[in-house]
Parts: sequence; structure tokens; C-alpha cells
Amino acid sequence: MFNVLSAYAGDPILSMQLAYRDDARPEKTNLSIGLYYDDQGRIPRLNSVQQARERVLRSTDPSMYLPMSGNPAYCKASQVLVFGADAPALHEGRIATIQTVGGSGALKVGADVLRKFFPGSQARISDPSWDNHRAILEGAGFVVETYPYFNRDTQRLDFDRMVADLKALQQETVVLFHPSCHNPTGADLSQAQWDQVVDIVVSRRLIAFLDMAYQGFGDGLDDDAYLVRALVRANASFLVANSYSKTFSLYGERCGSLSMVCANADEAGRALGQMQQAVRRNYSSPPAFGASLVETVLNDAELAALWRSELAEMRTRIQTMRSRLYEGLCVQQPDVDWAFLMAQKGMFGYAPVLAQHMMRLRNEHAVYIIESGRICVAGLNDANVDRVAHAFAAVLK
Ligand code: PLP
Ligand code: TYF
Repeated sequence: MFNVLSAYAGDPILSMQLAYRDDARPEKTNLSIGLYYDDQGRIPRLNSVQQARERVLRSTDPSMYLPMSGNPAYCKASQVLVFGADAPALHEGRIATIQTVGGSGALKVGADVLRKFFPGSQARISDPSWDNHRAILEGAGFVVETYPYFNRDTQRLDFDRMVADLKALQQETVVLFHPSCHNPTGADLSQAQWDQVVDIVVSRRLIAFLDMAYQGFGDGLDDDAYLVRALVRANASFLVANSYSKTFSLYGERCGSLSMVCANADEAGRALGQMQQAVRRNYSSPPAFGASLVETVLNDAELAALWRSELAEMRTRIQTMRSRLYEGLCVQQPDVDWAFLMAQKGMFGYAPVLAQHMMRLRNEHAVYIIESGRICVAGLNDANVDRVAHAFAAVLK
């Protein structure tokens, strides 16, 4: 019966994680998957989340199904974080938000809703983008093309070509944007550049779909959400997926949300209904535990302040490690201009590394990065950063 099934190659990022796990060399360094590690190389348990966990575990409530749209207090807190507490659109009731199974679940539900109501639309993702963007949008039935984003020769954003391409898109094309901490390049738009993109989105009637998986890892919670706020100000109708996997260090709890910003409250009511229907068709309702942790933190002034300070600490540590890598590379290879690395934001660095370099880094130096040349800067620490700079210089010579 099932001999018709073809083999599945898997996700190269997750496969590399397994190869790393099985590597016996004590000096091994994992800069492949996008996870935040602390300065001891551990996935942190945040204090704020730990305190919330203790509170939640004290509760003797039974584990009930959540509604299709998830935990209402969690959705409300997510809206405040994503859109800002005083967003007029929130008070006008024209933003519909549901709890989702991680940021990935938000992308899937949003893609399903869009595909149903815009069956003639194509989808566009940046070149390059997180591979799962293509997988999820194609899985929902979209034909997915790319828009220019990054110039490998200059190691910088290719803004002029990006803008020219966006201007030529058909109305109602679904365009996926990373508001901050672009995965994989770390190359972000400035606020002035986002303003230009917002003008194009509105004048060309494009459907912006924002994927915000790293809010707070770039410049801060509000700065990183600049595109969200600018689209609201421009009265655009658009979608935002957000994720707490990294910012709360809650990868396995699968916490995210999906918001649809609509023209008015009536439209938002229908958007909520369609998101609920997509949830029902996929998994019925989201899991309760992780959302109760996030909600407890965000809705308690003291825990929220503690979380913000822990987030700032993670952001600062990444920035410090980026500088340390940059300085190490400049010492090892003074003839190469590494300045592009310092212009990148968030967890990732993107270097002109070829597949053969990647293999040598892994085989000769036990340094794991993915094939595209993406480096997870958050995997660096005092104990490994100099060795990593040395390894890069050795293979790139
Ligand atoms: N979007 C981007 C750009 C990501 O890098 C990730 C990473 O995991 C996600 C979405 C998915 O987040 P989640 O793990 O919450 O599904
Ligand atoms: O890009 C990354 O490494 C992270 C983690 O299927 C990730 O976003 C990678 C692959 C995947 C799910 C999460």
C-alpha cells in the first residue's frame, strides 16, 4: 500500500543539529540552528518564565481544551506587544488575533486564509529567506517566487532592486517580510527604507504578511516592530505572525500568534472567524501550557519588566559576540573588510562562505554552520569565539 510513498530528505538545518549531537569532539561548536544560547553555551531558562511556571503549576485547574482562537488573555497581551499599547487600531477593534502553534503555525493559518480568499494571488518571499517560508506557503497551495533582497557581492541589502521588483508586482500579491533580524542574512531595512516599502504596499495594494520571530533581538521591542506600526499608520490591511520561541526561550512549547489588521471591526470579526476555521481544519485548538506561561509573564507588571530586562541581556550578549567575532576576524584576516558583519542585526551573521568552506569548518575545526554561510552568532561565547574566528580565517584563506 504505502510503497508509493517517496523518501523525505528532511530539513537540512534540523539534520545538521543531529550530526552535531553525534560529534564526539569536545571542542565542537554549533552555529547552525537559530537558537539562543547563554554564555555557558546552554539554552537558558529565563527567570521570568521560571517564576510564571511555578505559579501556573500551583494551579489545580484541569487541563481543558482552549477555544480555536486560543487563550484570550494571551491574545490580548500579544496584540499589545506586537502593535504597541496605544495603537489606535487596537482600540478601534480592527485587529483580530489568535494564538497559534509557534510562529510556524501562524504562517500556516495565515497562508490558508489568504489562499482561500485570494486564490489568484502569487506569494513572494525574499531571496534568500527562511526555507520554511516557501514550504509553508507552497503547502497552502501558493505558487512562490522570490524578490531580490541581498547582494552577495557587497554582502549588503539590495534595496534598489527589491523596490523595483515590489513596484512591478500584481495587486493582491502576498509578500512576506521580516520586520527585523532577517533570517538568514541579518540585513535589515532602515526605517526610511521601510517607509518606502509601506508606500509601495499601499499604493500597489499588496498583501503584506509579516513574520516577526525575533522581536527584541535587533534594536528593541518597539524598534524591531517599526514595520508593523508603519503599516498600521498607513491604514494597510495586513497580517503579522509572531513567535515567542526565541524571545521566551520556549522552543518546545510552540507559542506564537497571528493577527489580521482589517479596515474596520466588522471585517476583523470575519477575519477572526476565518482564522478559527483554518485552525479547526488543521488542529482544532492550540496547546494551553506554554501560552499560560507567556500570558502570566506579559500580564504581570513585575514579571514583564523582568522579562524585558532578560530580553535586553540576550540582545546585548549577541551584539557583544558579534563584535568579538568581527574583531577576531579583523586580526586574523586584516586584508578582508569584515564591516558587513557589524551592519547585520539579530541572531544571524551571513558570511561569504561556500559549501566547501562549510565542510572544512565542520571536518577540520568542529564548527557547524549551515551551507548558505549563515552563522548563528548567538551560539558564540567567551570560550569559543576566538577559536571560531581562527577557524573561519583558516578555511577562507
Ligand atoms: N520565522 C522565522 C524567520 C524563523 O526563523 C523561525 C524560527 O524558528 C520561525 C518563523 C518559527 O518560529 P516557531 O519556532 O515559533 O515556529
Ligand atoms: O532558522 C533557524 O535555524 C530557526 C530554527 O525547520 C528552525 O528558525 C530551523 C528549521 C526548522 C524550524 C526551526
